[in-house]
Amino acid sequence: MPANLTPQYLAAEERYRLAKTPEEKLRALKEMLALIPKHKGTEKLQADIKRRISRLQDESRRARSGSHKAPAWVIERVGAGQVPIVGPPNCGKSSLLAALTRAEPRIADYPFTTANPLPGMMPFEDIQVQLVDTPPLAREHWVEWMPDLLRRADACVLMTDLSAPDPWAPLEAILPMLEERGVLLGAGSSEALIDVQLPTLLVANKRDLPGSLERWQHLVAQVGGRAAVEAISVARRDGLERLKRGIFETLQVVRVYPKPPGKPPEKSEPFVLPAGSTVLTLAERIHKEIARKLRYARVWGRSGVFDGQRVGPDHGLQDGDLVEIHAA
Ligand SMILES: Nc1nc2c(ncn2[C@@H]2O[C@H](COP(=O)(O)OP(=O)(O)OP(=O)(O)O)[C@@H](O)[C@H]2O)c(=O)[nH]1
Ligand SMILES: [Mg+2]
Repeated sequence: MPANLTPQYLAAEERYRLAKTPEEKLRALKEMLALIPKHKGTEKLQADIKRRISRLQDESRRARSGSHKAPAWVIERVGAGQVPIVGPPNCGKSSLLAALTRAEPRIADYPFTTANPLPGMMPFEDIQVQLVDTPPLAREHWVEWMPDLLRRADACVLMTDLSAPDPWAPLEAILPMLEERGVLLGAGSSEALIDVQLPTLLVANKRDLPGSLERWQHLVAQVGGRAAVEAISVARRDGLERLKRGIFETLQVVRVYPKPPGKPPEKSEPFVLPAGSTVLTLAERIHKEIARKLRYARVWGRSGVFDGQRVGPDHGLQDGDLVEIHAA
């Protein structure tokens, strides 16, 4: 981040981050442009702000002139979370969707097979995660709506191909293009303004092919701490069970099971809540009246010291907890 940004500028940037509507975003961006100190160190940021302003203006023009039908890339989110599969051409994105869900995408041995996003539901234990196959990304093949699709997602599978001479190279081209458009996959520092940082699992496919082990070791070193990594072979169905757990963990959610008072502790249909959720979060999810009247809860599971422990509204929940809510 360039130096000498004033508190006034930073406040406008905060308004931008918090803005909910395109109009609010546009207003905040114009303020940022007016307030940003104009010198060499902020040139990149100024260009970034201008690009966002013109994109938002284009979008609002299109929205006014076009129909109200949602564009084809808008996939309605269902299940425990929406996880797009993103990556360079031919790395096996569609094959992975076909292997983990009942969807039937087109798969072919030539690149640029997929043109539209396609969802499928991946069963994981007692929940379903929505995966979304997407068209390939490459420096010379950009998909305009991909950042919008990613902004609506909960996590991302970033895929690459261990049969390529350098499996990191295509990602090194794609990631900065996404960052310029406000989407950061995984961890890392960026000069650009980020709207959304998606927890990301890097999946290296085709580990059945010769030479993949050396390339895998090299890839892990290049990724550093940016994302968790898994090596798989979709063709041999190798590593897929582990991958399913990895995708679930990348979502950073907990499953909690409400238990009616006086009934034995039995797992029902889970509520899927963001990691770090409390008894109060669960009560709010069930009903706002229950949250208002919440007194205490009893928990069975990892978050308690013993079964049936009495806890307050701020008690943090863990994956697998059974929770008996007591409201006045
Ligand atoms: N050897 C090997 N081939 C694979 C594996 N997974 C997929 N393939 C093959 O790789 C080719 C591309 O697979 P797709 O699933 O169409 O790849 P994609 O990433 O969706 O491709 P685009 O839609 O063009 O971006 C096909 O010929 C697959 O059969 C694997 O684990 N090992
Ligand atoms: Mg495909």
